[in-house]
Amino acid sequence: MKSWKHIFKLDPAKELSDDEIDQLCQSGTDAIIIGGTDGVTYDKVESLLEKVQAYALPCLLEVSTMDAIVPGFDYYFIPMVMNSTEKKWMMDIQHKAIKHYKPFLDWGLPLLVEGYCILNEDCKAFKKTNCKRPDQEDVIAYAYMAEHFFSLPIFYIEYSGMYGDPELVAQVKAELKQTLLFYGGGIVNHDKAREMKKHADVIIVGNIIYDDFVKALETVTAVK
Ligand code: 1GP
Repeated sequence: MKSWKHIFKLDPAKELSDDEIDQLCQSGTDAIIIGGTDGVTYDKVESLLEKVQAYALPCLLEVSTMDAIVPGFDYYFIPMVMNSTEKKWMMDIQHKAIKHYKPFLDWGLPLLVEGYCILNEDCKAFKKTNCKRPDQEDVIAYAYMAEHFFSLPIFYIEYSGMYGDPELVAQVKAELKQTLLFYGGGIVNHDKAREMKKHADVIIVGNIIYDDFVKALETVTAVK
């Protein structure tokens, strides 16, 4: 994972043809995340996983609901929303899930916790998790906590649907030594992919897959 640069995030609630899935998986991206905020069901996740599993590419589930934890993924990403105003999104839903799935964890289910910092006030995840918009110093402090308090493998700057501030991403990157920096949001073309990848360890590309497929593929070649 330390060498990864680019990940496509596929939303199980949205449609892709088999040919599009083939192109995404053969594009040179480093991994596929399956995850979304609304309309994520067990059957939709399972059906998408089956298609992606045909390729020699790591496939990760970003867990957003306990009802759709499908077995067979290479990793399970567990978001902890650090700038939520509710403890629920930082600790309680994860605690509930661990209680429920403890036997599977004892068998070695590969979990990775992502410290999320959500910065786009208009995105669904910001509203759903009752986030507070952090300023620059707040974000840097969250990154510090992700690495030094919680030893998280991943700190995720999330601007879903909106292109973020590359300077802020650069400042966060300068704080992190062990924790990987993921950046997602508004990467809709070659130039934005290249600019954000200068600072983040890994860029995550989502919406543009569904809005302009050719441009989505260009984000891979931009960083490879
Ligand atoms: C969403 O960070 C990802 O969780 C990607 O964002 O959909 O804006 O590319 P976009």
